[in-house]
Amino acid sequence: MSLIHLANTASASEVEHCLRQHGYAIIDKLVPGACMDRIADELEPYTALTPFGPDGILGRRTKRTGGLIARSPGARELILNPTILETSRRLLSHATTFQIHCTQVVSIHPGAKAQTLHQDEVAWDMFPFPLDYHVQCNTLWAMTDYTEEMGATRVVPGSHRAGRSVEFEIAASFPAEMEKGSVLVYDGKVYHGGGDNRSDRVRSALNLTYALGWLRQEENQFLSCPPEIARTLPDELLRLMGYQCGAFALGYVNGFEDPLTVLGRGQAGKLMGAEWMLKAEQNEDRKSFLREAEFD
Ligand SMILES: O=C(O)CCC(=O)C(=O)O
Ligand SMILES: [Fe+2]
Repeated sequence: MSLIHLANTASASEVEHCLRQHGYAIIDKLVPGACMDRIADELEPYTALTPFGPDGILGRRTKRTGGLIARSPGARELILNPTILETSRRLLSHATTFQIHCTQVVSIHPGAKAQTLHQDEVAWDMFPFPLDYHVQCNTLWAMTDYTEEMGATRVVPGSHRAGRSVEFEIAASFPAEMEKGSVLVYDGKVYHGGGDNRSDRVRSALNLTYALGWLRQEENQFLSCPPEIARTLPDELLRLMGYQCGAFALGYVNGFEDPLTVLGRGQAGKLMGAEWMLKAEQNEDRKSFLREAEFD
């Protein structure tokens, strides 16, 4: 069996459908390989200094270089890729907002062992999110060739319905082989892991993940990106970084002001009311809470 590949003309709704059905989707050549080369060049001063991981989970022959918004203008563009953003918005639309969860290059070096197959949503301290409540939309963009021999990410199709702490064998998984510029999209519940690298080449992926706005981010975007760089970024990216309220009454500054005001954007003095809740799908709980809101 090989994993499902979608053409780069696939709509976000098709990608979303594939994610809900199988837990993952591979989109072939969503950007030209040259985009990935540019990002690799921008990050070279940092990847060159990155140490190997400290344990078998992060990988003793795997390097992770983060802080990509501050370090790579090319990575900023990929974060805003319209197909990926719209897919994330659709998968996570039950919450008021979604945001960037982490940005990193994952480089699996020759000799690396396969990672234990896992769910990424365990990052939230193992909290048992309901099976029908998605919290995360992940991407791994191939920065190099991405073959089974080089350690292509392995995915267990359909395992997003399996529940927590199921110990899948590697034999239950399939390699997400793809060309440079292609992207593996997967939800936070599907079991997956980096493969073992039996080749003599490094396998690199750009891991950009998105999560619900009410959850703590894996990578602290406020501290990873210095304010002097943040001031130069577009509002859309800043909001994804967390310069927005995650939900009503969550993440405001100075008594219900928009967090963007700290960078001199938005309207200082204007308060963010419960109207922010209208951004989310209106379920019965929201409707009940807002029943006497009396918006202008
Ligand atoms: O590098 C990979 O292929 C997967 C990495 C991964 O799943 C993780 O670190 O959580
Ligand atoms: Fe993972």
